[in-house]
Amino acid sequence: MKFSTLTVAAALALGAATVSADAATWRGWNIHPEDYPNGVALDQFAKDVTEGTDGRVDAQVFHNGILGAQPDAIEQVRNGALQFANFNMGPMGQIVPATNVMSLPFIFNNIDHMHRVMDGPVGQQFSDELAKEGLVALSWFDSGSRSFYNTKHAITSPADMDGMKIRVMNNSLFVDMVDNLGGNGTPMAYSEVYQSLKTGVIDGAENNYPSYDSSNHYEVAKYYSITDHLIIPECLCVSTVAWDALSDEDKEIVKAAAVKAAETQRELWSEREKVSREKVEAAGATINEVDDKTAFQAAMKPVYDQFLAKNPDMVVIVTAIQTTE
Ligand code: GTR
Repeated sequence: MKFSTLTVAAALALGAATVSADAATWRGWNIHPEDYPNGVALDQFAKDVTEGTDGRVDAQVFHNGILGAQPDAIEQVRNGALQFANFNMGPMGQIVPATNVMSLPFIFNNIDHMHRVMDGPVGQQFSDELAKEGLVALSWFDSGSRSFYNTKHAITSPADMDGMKIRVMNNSLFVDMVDNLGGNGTPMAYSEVYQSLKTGVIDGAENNYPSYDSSNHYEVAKYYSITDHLIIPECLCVSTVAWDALSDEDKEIVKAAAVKAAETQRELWSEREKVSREKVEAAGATINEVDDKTAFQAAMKPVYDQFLAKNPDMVVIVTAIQTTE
């Protein structure tokens, strides 16, 4: 909050409304620690927005998920209680069904393919759907690819997952994904995973190297098997409520800050993937390649069939992604 020429006493005398009319306070949600690529990029975004708008917007990031779990935070950004956030599209499908396409296992061949899709008309379509639900996606962050890790043994084929209780992000698609691999998909908040692995409430989870590292899950679930089953982009999203209150000039400033933040995040991300992999291995985690991923891919056929049967309008978009060179 900027008090500009008002003293605190004068502000109190005039009432809080007069003061808050001076600057819009933006609170940002971040699930990760401050030094995670996303945390650094979000802090940069907040600084650029605050400075670029001369304090007309006063933005601050709240790291480490202290403002709550992702599904609640999505609701809060949608209703304007929070003004911005970095969201993984995984739990978004429950609210914006079109985004579920990005959560289909093996839908993207690799990170470059995902970028080409998200930078083209299909990516724009996702942004349009998000906007209808109160979220302005200003830029897209990387989140690598996700693989399974567990406390029991290395996974090289779906048979190795038989009966394993695997934590997934909050989306029934991910439960179906694990169930079709022979495991038992268990939705759970990210913040509860470490303790649940430690106490044996779950046997495993799935994530990229940086999250496996920063969440300390590698300490308790030492077997990381490279299935690369999910490549899910993440948005830097602003609440439509906050966005609509901006002048056209400030919208430009905020958009530019978001694009710059994504550039920073992507640069830091590729470096952090290497650093995290080295760190967890040095700490005793065992990482194994899965030479033949076709069995995992084949097991996803019922997941696709069921999804497309329920969402026939998404056949076009799934095909558009699969045929994007
Ligand atoms: C991370 C992602 C988070 C959150 C988390 C999870 O990779 O960046 O937004 O979705 O995974 O597994 O809940």
